[in-house]
Amino acid sequence: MNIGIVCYPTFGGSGVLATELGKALADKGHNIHFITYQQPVRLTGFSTNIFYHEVHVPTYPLFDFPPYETALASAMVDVIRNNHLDLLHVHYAIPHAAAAYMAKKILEEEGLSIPVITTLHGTDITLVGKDKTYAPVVTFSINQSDAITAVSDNLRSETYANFKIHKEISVIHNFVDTARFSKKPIEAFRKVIAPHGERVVLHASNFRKIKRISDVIRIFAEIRRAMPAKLLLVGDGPERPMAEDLCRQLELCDDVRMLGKQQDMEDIFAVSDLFLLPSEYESFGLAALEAMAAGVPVVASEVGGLPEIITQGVNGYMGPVGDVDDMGRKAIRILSDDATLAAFRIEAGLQAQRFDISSIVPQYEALYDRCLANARG
Ligand code: GMT
Repeated sequence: MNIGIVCYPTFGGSGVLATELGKALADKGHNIHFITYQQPVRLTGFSTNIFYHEVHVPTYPLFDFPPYETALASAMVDVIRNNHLDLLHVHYAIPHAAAAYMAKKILEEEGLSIPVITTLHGTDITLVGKDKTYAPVVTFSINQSDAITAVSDNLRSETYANFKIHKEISVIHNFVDTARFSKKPIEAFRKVIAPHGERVVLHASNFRKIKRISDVIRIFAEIRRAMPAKLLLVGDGPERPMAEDLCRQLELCDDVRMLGKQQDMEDIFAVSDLFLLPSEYESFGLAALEAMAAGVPVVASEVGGLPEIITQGVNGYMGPVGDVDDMGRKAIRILSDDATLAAFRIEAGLQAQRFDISSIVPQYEALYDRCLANARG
């Protein structure tokens, strides 16, 4: 198939998932055309059947806000028309689903029919999308999609609860390439991070308010009180200055390392003992799944789709949002002795296998087949 993929090219989970999906589909022989305003961060290396089309948004003195959605819809039309795409798969409803609807209508005028699949990822529904600034367009464009998927049962329910959607939403969970994440630790790296054999605790995100970075640091402070430990913070974003201040205030600076944005997460997971994700909301929590694939148990808040991957007391723990004492106690329980940690590690790896790329990607292919069959009538 010739498949167009539209996503945010940045470090966010939706862009990562969309890029990994495109790469996996290309490995299976499909031709993949990414249509984005920048090269997606996970789109590295060369593949004969992956193509990248950059969306240019020219500025003009009249525009306080350059019309990105119009430029994107025009780029979609151009790529679909000239590369004979069979279908268009857009990730994150805003503004991709609306731009796809526009492109579809333009092509219909030319007698070309293109099925549009919209995958809902999380904040496009639960945070930004339901705001009344966007809600009518989001509702309309989701309903106009030929197929809709959500990345968890929870996100599916949230979508029906917040929008008047009259179509079926299929759940296709996030996935992980477990082979890629089962790496041996680089001993020299671990020695630099934890020279005296301290436990290594990790958090990775885009440092937005929804991630509750201050809770990450406060949970770590609890762990640090109980045992020698180091905290690795991967990523960057608006909450970083606050995180630095809080580390100073709690006198944790010697035990916290901010690594900034990183590409080779598998090497970082490989030296970690525990992943923290105390978010306000996660539709799924792809970073948690990647941690588990590396055999790293997770302590997270009991929200959104996280209970669909974390099994309490088996491969990690969950606690109420904001309850840093509870999550701290649970983290200490996992880390306190080697045998307990080893048992959690094994279970984390087993759980990740259930979301392996090899079982999830065929679900997208089956959905594409159904869409094409429906389009042919
Ligand atoms: O929250 C992020 O890290 C970014 C965000 C995005 O849309 O890029 O991630 C969302 O999509 C991921 C992939 O489907 C999910 O695993 C994340 O849980 C989800 N984030 C939220 O719901 C807050």
